[in-house]
Amino acid sequence: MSSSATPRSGIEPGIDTLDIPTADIDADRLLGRIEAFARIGRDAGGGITREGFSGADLDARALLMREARAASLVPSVDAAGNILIRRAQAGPAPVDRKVLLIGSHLDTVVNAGRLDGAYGVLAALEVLQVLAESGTDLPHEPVAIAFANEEGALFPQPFWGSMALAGRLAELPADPCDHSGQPLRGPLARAGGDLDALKTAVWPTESVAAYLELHIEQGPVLERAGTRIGVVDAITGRTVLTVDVTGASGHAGTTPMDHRRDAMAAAARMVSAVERVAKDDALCRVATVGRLEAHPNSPNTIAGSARLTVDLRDTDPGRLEHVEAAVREALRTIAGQTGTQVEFVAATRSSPVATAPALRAAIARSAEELGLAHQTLPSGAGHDAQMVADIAPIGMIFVPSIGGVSHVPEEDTSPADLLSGARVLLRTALRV
Ligand code: HGY
Ligand code: MN
Ligand code: MN
Repeated sequence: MSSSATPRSGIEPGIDTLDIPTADIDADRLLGRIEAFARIGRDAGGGITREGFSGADLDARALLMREARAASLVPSVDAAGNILIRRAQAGPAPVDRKVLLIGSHLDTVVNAGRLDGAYGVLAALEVLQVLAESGTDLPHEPVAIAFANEEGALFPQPFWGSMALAGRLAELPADPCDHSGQPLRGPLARAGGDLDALKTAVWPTESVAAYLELHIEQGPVLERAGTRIGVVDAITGRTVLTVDVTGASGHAGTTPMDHRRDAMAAAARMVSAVERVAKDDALCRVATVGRLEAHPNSPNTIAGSARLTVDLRDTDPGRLEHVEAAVREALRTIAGQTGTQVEFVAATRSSPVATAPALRAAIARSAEELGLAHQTLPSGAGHDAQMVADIAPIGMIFVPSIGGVSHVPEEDTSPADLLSGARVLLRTALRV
């Protein structure tokens, strides 16, 4: 396919209409790949469990590399485990050529849907393949990327791969382990990464002309408005704390109530305290304890220890800072009242970020050309884009989520919207 696309160099707001009569998304190929990846990591709950660096994640990564090779593209894995896919080069790529990075993540939360992350990666692969097949030349070299461990579901370091790419190595744990204490070193090596060489995964600032991410909205806004395309203007800030509560195990039948240091009872009060800071005190937009483990987790034994995760979100960095301090204070007070100890063992913070106005304009223009109603909206979910924002202008495109749900097996988007999103991604890539 030859394309007479007249791509523009740099990112220019108010870009005129593109003429790309033939370079189009291959609908069957994209939808077929989405279904093929949806079969990897199927779990007993009818969803998909493909936590970062798990066996199922390795299977999905291997399939992505096979698909890339079959499309005569060139996949590689960096030291952080990110999968990068490039077009085959006739000769050495010009050293001063910037990259147009397009991607998302393949890993999922537990019992997830089939689109969060994978849709953006497979759309990026499709766009790269269309550009390669049509011989379309762009001012910047398009590279597709599948970021490693965006969710942090098994190894609790969300945005692992994008933090490495953006150079935020100092914020990564020195000895990353999963929730059971298994070190990351081995699983990362099996994925093609190298914990001792993370520095080589860092991209220099200015090396990326722009980053584009296509993603499902994961909320109800577009569906309620009947809008087909979301132009993301800001991505929420997020603080995730891992908290250990230590009390004393004991016999549930013989230990008097006033002689207990019950870690489960303390943790339960902590869960309520976290909910209160958002629901009653409105200190942040949302607050969630999504994971709670107790030990020994036995019906007739008082829990001696518990571990919970606290997820706080807001678009205002000052409110996020304040609510984190309030939560730390509240949990310490509860520990004092229950005779337990509380330890904040890990904290991951991602700042709220704005997308680039020129990329928002390019996305909106592309949607208009395709006759797609679009609107601007913020993202309540976190994304790798907010890490890449450290080194490049970012743009995010949303498509509607049916029922506004995500991180559940019922997560879904219509085939028409999936294809529209990919077409807007292609046109936006041609404009950058
Ligand atoms: O949790 C989130 O916001 C995203 O799914 N990583
Ligand atoms: Mn997610
Ligand atoms: Mn996601």
